[in-house]
Amino acid sequence: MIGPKVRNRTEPSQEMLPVLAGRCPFVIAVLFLGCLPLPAAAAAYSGGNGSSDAPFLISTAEDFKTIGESPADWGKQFKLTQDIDLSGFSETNLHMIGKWAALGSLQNQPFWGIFDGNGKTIANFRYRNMSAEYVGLFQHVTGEIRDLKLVGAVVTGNKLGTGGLVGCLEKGAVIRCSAVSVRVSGDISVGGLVGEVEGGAAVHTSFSDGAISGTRYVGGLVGLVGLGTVARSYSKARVTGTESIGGLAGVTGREESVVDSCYAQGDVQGSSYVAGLVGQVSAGRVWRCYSTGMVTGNAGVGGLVGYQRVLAQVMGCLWDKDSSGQATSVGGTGKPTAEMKLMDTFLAMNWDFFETWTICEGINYPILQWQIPRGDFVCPDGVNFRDFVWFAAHWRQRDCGAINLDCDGADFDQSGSVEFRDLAIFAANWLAGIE
Ligand SMILES: [Ca+2]
Ligand SMILES: [Ca+2]
Repeated sequence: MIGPKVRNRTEPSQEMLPVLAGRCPFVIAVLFLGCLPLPAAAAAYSGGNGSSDAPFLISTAEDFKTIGESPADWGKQFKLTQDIDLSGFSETNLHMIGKWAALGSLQNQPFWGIFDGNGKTIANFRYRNMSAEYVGLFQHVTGEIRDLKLVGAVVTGNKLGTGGLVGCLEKGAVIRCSAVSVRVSGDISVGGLVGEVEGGAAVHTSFSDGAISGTRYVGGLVGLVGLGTVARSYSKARVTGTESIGGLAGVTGREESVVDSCYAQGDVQGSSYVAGLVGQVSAGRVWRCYSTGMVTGNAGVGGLVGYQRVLAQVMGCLWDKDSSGQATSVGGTGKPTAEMKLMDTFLAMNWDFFETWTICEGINYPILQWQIPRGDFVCPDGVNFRDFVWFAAHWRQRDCGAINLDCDGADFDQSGSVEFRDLAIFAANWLAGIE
């Protein structure tokens, strides 16, 4: 079950197709055979015992550093309790979490526990490794990372699989995570959040922005989507590279690859198979997505998708013909900007505006419902004066309850009336933007 080696980048891209799965899915068998019990680490965190009831508490950069140095804890549970800043660290004094040495290496050991970011931020992760395969805050993951904000990371690799948060997501999930203002650069399979998604893993309810660059399979959020799913996520990152370059993902490479209910708004630049959403849909399916970024390239250039192989599916997708500068695409339907901001355009493609999408018509493109901040009553465009006018109209209302959806949400604290405590909550969200 060992995949062929990734070939030299100068070979024609069609020749690359058998290796689209990358390497990271094939490690499991080796892992179970090769892992020896590790001695219990005398790890010092800010509390907890690593169980689901009492996760290890991470409240300082030093706590975080300890995780990377404690492979025996990589199956444990962690919870970030404070925003932390990794400015004082780099590849010289910080270990990535989870280990990938090489294909088939007995040293490979993923992070298979749970890291709960608890809505907190890890800022200024800077890491450069030009010799390792898979580079990221987490190098190699089969567990779960959730509710984590990565801000201002600068991650540089030069081999297979570079991602701001995770190099190789071999199994498991990345849920409600973001990579904001990141700069990620690498060679093959480069993504703002995750380099490669494999093994049935999922990335969902996540987003990225910043600048992402590489040679092949480069995407704003994920470089290579192999056997795995990317859903309800988006990227606004600027993406540059040579082949299979996309605003959201570089390539979908397996029959089981799924990209569902996602969008990309960053500009994309490359040489071949360059597109607003996915550079190359080599296999699998891309459903109910859109893209708007300016696309520039030489061959196989498309508004939404640059290259689509015969058995791959692109369904219910759209791109902005005006903002992309591209009148054509191998998949999807092109619409002018004005129509891309109308719900009917998307309803005609059977998009779900009950649970998945929402739109501030005529103002914005559709966004995902989870992006709406508290207090954004009127038009999902952020909390501003129009929302205040709406809140003020409910002021002193006293009949709030389930029947009127807590006065349409104005009774934030569900006390039954709209009064000063609700105003304080509204004020705390004042000018909150859509994520
Ligand atoms: Ca609003
Ligand atoms: Ca109230």
